[in-house]
Amino acid sequence: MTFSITARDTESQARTGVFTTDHGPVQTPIFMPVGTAGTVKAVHQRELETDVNAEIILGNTYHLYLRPGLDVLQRAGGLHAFNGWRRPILTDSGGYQVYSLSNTRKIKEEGVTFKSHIDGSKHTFTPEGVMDIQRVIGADIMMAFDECTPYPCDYTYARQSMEMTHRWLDRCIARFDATEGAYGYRQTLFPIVQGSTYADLRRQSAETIASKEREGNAIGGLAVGEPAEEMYETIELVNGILPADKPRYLMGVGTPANILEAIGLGVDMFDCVMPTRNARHGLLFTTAGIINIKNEKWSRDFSPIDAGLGGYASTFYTKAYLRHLFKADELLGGQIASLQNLTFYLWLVRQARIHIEAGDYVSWKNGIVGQLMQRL
Ligand code: PRF
Repeated sequence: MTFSITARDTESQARTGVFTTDHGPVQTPIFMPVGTAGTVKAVHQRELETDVNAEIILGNTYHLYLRPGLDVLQRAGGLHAFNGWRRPILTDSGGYQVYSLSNTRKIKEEGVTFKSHIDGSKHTFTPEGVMDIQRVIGADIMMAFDECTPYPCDYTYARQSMEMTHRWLDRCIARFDATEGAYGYRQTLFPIVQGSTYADLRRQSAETIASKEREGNAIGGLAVGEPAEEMYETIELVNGILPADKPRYLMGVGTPANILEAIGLGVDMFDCVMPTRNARHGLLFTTAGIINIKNEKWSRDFSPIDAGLGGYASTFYTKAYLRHLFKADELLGGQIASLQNLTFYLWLVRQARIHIEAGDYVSWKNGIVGQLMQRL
């Protein structure tokens, strides 16, 4: 993977760049739609490419390992061949989904034993095992196995957990470097900074992660309930230590405002279920603000969903029609809403790139944040 920075903002840490994988280039800052179980929910591949213009999508080790399972994925020739997505894929390591989804889990030095949320069966994830699974999935970017601490988290637990995440990282790297991709293209491994909201732990973790000199780095353990200000302070501290010439990925973030602030702090990559999950509940992100499309007020509004955004679903369908689909529980409602929200998120990061290049990122960001978060 190569990463080159194409523009730097002079008033903030924001930058634009492009990284290249064997499945093509990705322009940064970028938002990665979440495709947990090998599908971005309710959006098919052609729409993702042509309407949303997603450049890279996410998959989850935890879900794909449980279903369809490694045998199917291996026989298919990896996730790209299985689901038909031709551009890059990043997989999360399961070091987060295990904590949020599985019924019972035991965290030990060796790894994490958990029960499947699907059928209750018992499994163990180790750092080595999670590398092997992501090799079989064939993700262009694989994530290290980590523990995401909850918030709040007492200092001693946060320190011990971070130290274990660092030991797990060494095991991930040893396994990654001793194996190779099964499908003839390159894969890369990103380590993850942890340390809760404790400045000294975050500093120590960022230094440890930076010293591994991988092709990109991630920040985990944020957006877990801490105040936004604490999140921003932590990002600022960590980004001051992580190498500036490599992509920085903030995991599981976030609202449009969170993303624009973090871009200003030097983050390059984001993922979040917010656009797709909210869409399925009728909550729309539009260039005019946030809409609950189920609201009675839209029942006779025959204007396009979001004329300002452009794009197929946003301009072809009306608010009244989309509201009707939601009220009637029609599947198409979730599809149109998901397209709208993902198109919006990809539009947002594209605007950020344009304004970084134009040199007015900070003033543009400060102007647009209030407008975008407004509830209509
Ligand atoms: N670790 C991993 N995945 C994640 C997180 C993390 O800390 C987060 C935290 N917001 C989201 N996804 N492996």
